[in-house]
Amino acid sequence: MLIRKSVDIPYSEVTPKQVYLNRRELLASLPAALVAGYEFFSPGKARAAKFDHVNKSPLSVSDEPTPYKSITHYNNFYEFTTDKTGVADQAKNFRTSPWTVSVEGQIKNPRKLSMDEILAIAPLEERIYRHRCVEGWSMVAPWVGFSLSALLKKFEPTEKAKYIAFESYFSTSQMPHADYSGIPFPYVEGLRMDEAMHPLALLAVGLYGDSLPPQDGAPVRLVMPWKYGFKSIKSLVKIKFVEKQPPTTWNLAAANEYGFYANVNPQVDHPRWSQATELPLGAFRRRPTMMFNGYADQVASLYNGMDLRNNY
Ligand SMILES: Nc1nc2c(c(=O)[nH]1)N[C@H]1C(S)=C(S)[C@@H](COP(=O)(O)O)O[C@H]1N2
Ligand SMILES: [Mo]
Repeated sequence: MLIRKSVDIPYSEVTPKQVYLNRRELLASLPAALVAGYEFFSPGKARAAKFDHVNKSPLSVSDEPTPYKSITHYNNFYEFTTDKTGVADQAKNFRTSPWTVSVEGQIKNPRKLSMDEILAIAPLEERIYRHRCVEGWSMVAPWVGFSLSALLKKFEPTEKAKYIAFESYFSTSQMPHADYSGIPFPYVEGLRMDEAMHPLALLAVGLYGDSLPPQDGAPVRLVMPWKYGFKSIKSLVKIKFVEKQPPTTWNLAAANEYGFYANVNPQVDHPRWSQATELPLGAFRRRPTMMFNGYADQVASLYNGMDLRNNY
């Protein structure tokens, strides 16, 4: 991951907060509809369907969310293109329905879940999370989803289940430029079981009260707010309970630069740049990066006794 140019979002693209607030009031005033009628983002639609009954989560941060337009027009999704401002356009016809996620591996009852089954697992919550990309930009996003643990708890793991391995959708016909990115696909990621079971580990199905747009990982993705962004794997098709630490895409691509843990840590630099500061999308000045991206109180104990310099 190279930084080719600094984050540069035209001022005209930045949605004033008032617009977002008005939109929220509008959403709140809409009559309640049933989740059963849920529609995913589909080609030709300007915006996705809206969720009802999204509870506010106590796990949200109070930071002001980054505008929708910025979150959806500055993306990393290498299957489509390495041009962050071009993902939205390249991914706009991505077919995300029908969709299934296969849950398999070291469990007694492996099976495929439809999106309707996934949406029925737990009540949807709005989780406003900080996001820090390993390349140095950051944002604050109001995701919609529920803790990954709610899904994992539906399955009976065997004694061998120690890690969770994740896999993204991949198809060369839908992602014809994937080869140019220089990393192997399908994109894979992994978590230690206790990390995956942490309440902050989020299975996201929406953004700003709508279903996820393709560029942000529709129809379902992981969001790991205390880790660098590359751990937050998009467009999930497989969740596998495994015995050994699974391979992860950026570690396969450059092991000396991207580790398995990838916890946000301003004291451990990337071999080619400092991780001490970050540039929030739309801002003009860098600011200090926080240990575990500001989630230290909640997650630091997961790593007690571990050398965070070696386990980068
Ligand atoms: N399948 C897949 N997932 C992915 C990526 C990717 O290229 N492919 N990029 C990762 C990186 S580096 C980041 S920073 C985040 C970006 O998420 P966003 O575009 O929704 O902000 O997605 C992560 N998940
Ligand atoms: Mo990233």
